Amino acid sequence: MSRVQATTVLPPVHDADPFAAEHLEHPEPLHQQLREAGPVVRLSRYDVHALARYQEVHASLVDWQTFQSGAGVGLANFRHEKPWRVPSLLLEADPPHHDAPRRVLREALAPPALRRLRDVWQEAAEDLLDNVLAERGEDFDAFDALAKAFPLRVFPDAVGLGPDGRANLLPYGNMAFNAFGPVNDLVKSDAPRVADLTAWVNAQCAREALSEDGFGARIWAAADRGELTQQQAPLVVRSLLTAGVDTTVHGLAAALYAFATHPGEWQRLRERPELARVAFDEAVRWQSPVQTFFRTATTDVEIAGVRIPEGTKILMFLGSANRDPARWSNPDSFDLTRDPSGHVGFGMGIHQCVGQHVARLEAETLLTALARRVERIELTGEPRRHLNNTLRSWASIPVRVRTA
Ligand code: HEM
Ligand code: OVM
Repeated sequence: MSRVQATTVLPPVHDADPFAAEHLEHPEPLHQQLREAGPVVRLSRYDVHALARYQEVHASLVDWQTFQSGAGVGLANFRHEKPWRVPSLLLEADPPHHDAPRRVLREALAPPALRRLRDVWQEAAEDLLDNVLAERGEDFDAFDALAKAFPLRVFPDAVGLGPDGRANLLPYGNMAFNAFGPVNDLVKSDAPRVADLTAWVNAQCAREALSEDGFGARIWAAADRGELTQQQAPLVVRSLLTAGVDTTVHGLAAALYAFATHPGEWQRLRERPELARVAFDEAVRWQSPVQTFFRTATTDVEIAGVRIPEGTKILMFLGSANRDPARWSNPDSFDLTRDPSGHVGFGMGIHQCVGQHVARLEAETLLTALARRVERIELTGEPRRHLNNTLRSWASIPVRVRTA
């Protein structure tokens, strides 16, 4: 990104509301318009700039000095507007404040911590699938029975949560991901539950609420070693509870939807189950469960000749970058033979998803269990979306499976 030069151009202006129901339901047409309009587009509706091409999204994600997160990664500018909750010490922080919480969470979720979980999660996936097939037969809702059920079965235990109130996790995450968007009907419909959901989540972040052997305890242990303050520890636990459930539910749903609509790719996975991890990344590229995040310009900056004033919010369309034909061949096809690495579905740069190995392990164990037991999976009706300002999410994926 270069500093402002003498000759700058005005960006094309688009008046669409990317958070309107029609675009949340079906974002691709808007994405294509924005990519074709130019490298930077002004969205008049919100007075923000938008990036929808891979090259610019990638470049600004890695340039945290110019495109900060500390003013919030939603539409609200924390320099002027009071955040709806105490900001995240990871997502909504810049270096140097970001560094210690990031290091602690990276260690708490590192491969050694996950290694112990692989067998437990593999068995949980197989047990879940056995029960689904035994109780519901070969016709069921893959969203409810698998995508939603599996993370809720394994992740809260891994964090070390107690048994009560776990039904609050998905509504809390749904609310947090809505809150990155404008105050529209989606945010308004969450309003009655902000207080009770927030109180429950905050209470689960206390040391006493957490088991002694989970991710949560690992965060508190880091605080005891002086790597975090006692005040920071519960907020880092909160990041797990905010970002760790809805993302994987809708990410796994994306993978199940992908396979239910691409029988040839399912055959390929069954022949080579070791493709499960790359298949999940391809599903994350193809659907981009996290569609958007904002940054804020820390200085007057120029992108492709367009001057963006200091303090401007910039909306990054991860989902559009992940299907930019300038970066991907046949971007709209779900294809297990492609190399999806470099996709920005988990972000890029210093904020790149710190939970991605957790997400991949959930996907690997669930898809492996499914590949063993199920030789065909097909839709029996129209899948239904759930609308969220940030998450490309689901309400229902009705399927029929044929067991092997
Ligand atoms: C950051 C996506 C699963 C915890 C991010 C970011 C994205 C993302 C796009 C970058 C945000 C930014 O640049 O502003 C996803 C997707 C997931 C997933 C698509 C599942 C398919 C998880 C899980 C956890 C988690 C399972 C926790 C165990 C976090 C945290 C951050 C983050 C704490 C903030 C990191 C930082 O700012 O340094 N995620 N995520 N995520 N994710 Fe995930
Ligand atoms: C957080 C967080 C991180 C990533 C995504 C997210 C609600 C939240 O640290 O609280 O979405």
